[in-house]
Amino acid sequence: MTIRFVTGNDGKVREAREYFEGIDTIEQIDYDYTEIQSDSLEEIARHGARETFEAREGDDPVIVDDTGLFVDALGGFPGPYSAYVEDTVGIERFWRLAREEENRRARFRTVLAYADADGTETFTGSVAGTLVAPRGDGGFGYDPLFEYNGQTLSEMSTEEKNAISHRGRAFGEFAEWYASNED
Ligand code: ITT
Ligand code: NA
Repeated sequence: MTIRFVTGNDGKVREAREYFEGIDTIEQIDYDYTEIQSDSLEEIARHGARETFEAREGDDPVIVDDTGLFVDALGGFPGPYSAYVEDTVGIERFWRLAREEENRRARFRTVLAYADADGTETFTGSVAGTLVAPRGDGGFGYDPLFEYNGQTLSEMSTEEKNAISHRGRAFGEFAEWYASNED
């Protein structure tokens, strides 16, 4: 099938194309859905997918990905506000805040929402790691700061990142559900 991925983030699309290579085609859709103010990634993603599906002509299913970085010592900040924090202060200044903490454990969480004529389904994935001084050139967003098993996500190939990441795990949940719902 063709999966219509509603996102302005090319990094997410790159990861989806790598994950579904040879299985499904990923088409990027630029639809500016309302990002509702909520501290729930589920609500944001579900609402975005539903709104986009209904605004489009035809019955093509769409997916939306809402992701956040949750830092233990900062009470889960920036969480659902991760895009805002990256856009306003950037990851270097965010790191200066996080490095003051003794406990640098953090987790990424992704919620994928899939919408079609039958309704909306959500799938989640998360990964726990440690915040470190930025390293690596790959990936995007907060990847240079997030270390998993001795490597930052920026030091991994897309395939390696997908194998352990929040988004890769959410894709896995989605793919399993989708396969069991076909015909
Ligand atoms: P769309 O909403 O258009 O999909 P976005 O980049 O705004 O793109 P999010 O709101 O989900 O997407 O992203 C929240 C923030 O987390 C944003 O700053 C991203 O760069 C960052 N982010 C998302 N996924 C990430 C990942 O896998 N690794 C590192 N940072 C990530
Ligand atoms: Na966003």
